[in-house]
Amino acid sequence: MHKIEIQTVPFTGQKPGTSGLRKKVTEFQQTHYLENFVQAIFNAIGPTQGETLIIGGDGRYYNSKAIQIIIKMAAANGFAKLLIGQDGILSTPAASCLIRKYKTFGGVILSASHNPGGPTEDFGIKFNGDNGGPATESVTDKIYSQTLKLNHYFTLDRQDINLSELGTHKILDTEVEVIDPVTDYADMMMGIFDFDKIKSLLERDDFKLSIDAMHAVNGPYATEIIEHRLGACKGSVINAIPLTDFGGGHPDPNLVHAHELVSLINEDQSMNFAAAFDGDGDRNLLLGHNFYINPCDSLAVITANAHLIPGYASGISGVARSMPTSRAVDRVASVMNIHCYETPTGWKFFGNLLDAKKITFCGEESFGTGSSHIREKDGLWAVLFWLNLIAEKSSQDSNTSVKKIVEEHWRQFGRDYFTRHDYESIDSSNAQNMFSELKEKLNELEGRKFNGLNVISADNFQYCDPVDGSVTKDQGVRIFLENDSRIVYRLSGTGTAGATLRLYIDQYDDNPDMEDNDPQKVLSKLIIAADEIAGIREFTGRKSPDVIT
Ligand code: VG1
Ligand code: CO
Repeated sequence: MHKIEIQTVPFTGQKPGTSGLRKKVTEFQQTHYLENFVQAIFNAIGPTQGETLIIGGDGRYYNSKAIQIIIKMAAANGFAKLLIGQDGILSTPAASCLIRKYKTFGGVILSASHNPGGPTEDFGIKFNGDNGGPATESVTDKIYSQTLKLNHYFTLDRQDINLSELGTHKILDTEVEVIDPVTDYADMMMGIFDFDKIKSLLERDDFKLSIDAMHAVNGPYATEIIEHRLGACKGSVINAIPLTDFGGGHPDPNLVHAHELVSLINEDQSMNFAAAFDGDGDRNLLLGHNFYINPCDSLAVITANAHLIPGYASGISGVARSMPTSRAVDRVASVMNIHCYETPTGWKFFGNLLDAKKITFCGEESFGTGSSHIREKDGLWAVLFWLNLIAEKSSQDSNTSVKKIVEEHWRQFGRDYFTRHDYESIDSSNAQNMFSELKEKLNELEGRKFNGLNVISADNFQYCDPVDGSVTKDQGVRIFLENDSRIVYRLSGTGTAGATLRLYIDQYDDNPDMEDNDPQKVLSKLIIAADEIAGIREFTGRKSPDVIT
């Protein structure tokens, strides 16, 4: 077995987006494509000699092939130890947990998250640093500049190793250990939540739940935690076996892609709670019977009830949300007298705040919620938080429900109606033109009326990190209007075909109607105003969005 140096030429377009490099599988399959990016990571973060690296992914098509390539390259680049999830499986939260628990140098996570998988679908790769979080902008910039100049990479001439059996292998001077992907993560959850209390809730005859792993990575995690450790009956976790194409589905846990689960809970009178995750297990969709918990509200409810959960009972330091996320959590923070930070979209912006202990909880409207226990959003953590909360609340009210908890929250804090409209795979140059025009007229919008609504102010969001002072510009256009309402426009940084426009709309109501309250209806005037301001229909040629959440 030898270390070999392979000559290569740079690929343009290996710039990491919101969460790593995401491309079609076929693009990753080009000779040297993945290798170049991996060597760029190692060059950017090095020296790598003597370090330990975590490697794993969401099990999608090309996961195992990519892992074998990375193992050889990591060994050739001098890593002392590699910890790899069995069968190449690690959920994103579990990878973050392992990086922190074993105090490693970092991890390489293979995932395209909520994007579909399969030979013609998407693949992705990202690097997380020693805090367990996605590489910061300065690191991803370094990786990108390496991709533009490297001319060789290192690998080994050696056969693949068997990843389906636990155990240790020695390749060159590197120890490669295949570990159980679930145990450390499940143990960590037991240290945060009251498992006995949740167990008694799940034992009740009148409490039934369904957890949809969508044939993605969280299947084994949810089965171990929900069925084995918490004793939910067998079959409570559905679509539990990870498949390379997610069973042909779209592992994006929202009302559109998880519609089967939505019908399941709404049609079954006895079902009280349901949840789904995305491809890599970091997102969560939470449902009660005939009730959907908007992720923005979930973050607010979590913050308001932190004292009821053992892991947070001693107090929380602050909270953060991504800019497009509704301001529901801000209202709780203000009552609790803690700071609420507003960051650009993407979990990498929460890392510094968490490391500096400025925040305990953070979240995004895109079904991402998490805490200081790791440095990624965490789907199962959110589910366990809610189960623990329901269990606590039911000691005071045996008829409590998800709906009751959220409505009670709205009564106390008021409600931030929220919706996101996605226009997918639109023509990139049309999208660029729409944004250029919108940015050009930002200064003229103040004081003007659109669909009868007054614009109070407008800007292009920029963020100055309060910990390291770094400035990130051009993170989305914000229009603030009368009645405490807001319209936000940005382009997705995770797509692989054309451009995806995300339109976010929210409005506050301090005395919300609990019955007649469909956000699409409540926000309808703003939705029309959003089109008037930016000319969405005209630029995209679309009459309506592809996905509404
Ligand atoms: C989307 C979401 C963003 C999230 C990101 C990664 O990014 O909007 O909130 O952090 O996906 O999530 P974008 O740039 O497409 O809007 V995951 O679960 O796909 O890693
Ligand atoms: Co994800």
